[in-house]
Amino acid sequence: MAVILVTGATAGFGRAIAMRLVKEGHKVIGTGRRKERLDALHHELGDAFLPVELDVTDEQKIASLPESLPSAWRQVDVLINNAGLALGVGKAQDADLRDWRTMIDTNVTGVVEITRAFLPQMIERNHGYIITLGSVAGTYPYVGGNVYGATKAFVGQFMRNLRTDLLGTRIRASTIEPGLCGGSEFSNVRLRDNQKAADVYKGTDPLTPEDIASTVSWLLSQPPHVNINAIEMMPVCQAAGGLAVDRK
Ligand code: NDP
Ligand code: 8X3
Repeated sequence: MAVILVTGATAGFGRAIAMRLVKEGHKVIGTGRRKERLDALHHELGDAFLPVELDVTDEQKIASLPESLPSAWRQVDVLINNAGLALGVGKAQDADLRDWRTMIDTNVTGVVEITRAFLPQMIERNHGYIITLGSVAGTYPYVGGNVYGATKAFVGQFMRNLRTDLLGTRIRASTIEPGLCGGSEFSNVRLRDNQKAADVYKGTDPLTPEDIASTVSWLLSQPPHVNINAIEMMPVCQAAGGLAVDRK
């Protein structure tokens, strides 16, 4: 049994990860901004789930998060940096700077601050595992991927650099980099239009949040001497496209 903190447990991947890990016998701290969603999950999962209202852009709350947890939950064995979002699909030249800032604040600054907050206790116990949600968008460019893809490239490199800094400890770090995945609110948030969001998955057989939860579960089942650096996963209906050429 491990104590596992999952950010963004109010929807999509985070919710599926929390549900799976509680069913597997772990204690899960689930965070998010939508308190009513956290309370509903608490009701469903019982006392193995601790709801903690948290905006990952709230620097002060993150800094005091480890000590603010009840004592039985304070030693976090696994941190899952899942909270994140994309906003917009427009080209860089048309993008709203506020959207870019929100993505950077959430996907980059939120991840580094939460990770930094839990590192000291992991190092003290010489034990811990940090798993972060990257994306295929961090590797493969696509039109409109601009800052979202860049934030995911950042977290992938942050996890690789963490491994280097943590060499000599028993602390592990991995990135999960999924492609097209339905069944979450990702496209609703990104497109701000539920019909357009539904259209993204029309005629496809995408990954599901349960596929991501099962990948997390597999990572946790690896023996302590094994570090999986990154897992890139796509549905069979998706593949990387070719390079673009401008012909006049
Ligand atoms: P959802 O929109 O379904 O869930 C996102 C979660 O992040 C919600 O629980 C939301 O909680 C939380 N969140 C967003 N902003 C904040 C914030 N400022 N503070 C705290 N929590 C926040 O998306 P997914 O489950 O699909 O995505 C999860 C992760 O996986 C993201 O990092 C995403 O980039 C990544 N990903 C998604 C893919 C996909 O196709 N779906 C593919 C590859 C990667 P609340 O609003 O309650 O705060
Ligand atoms: C989400 C996957 O392809 O929409 O990270 O960028 S994609």
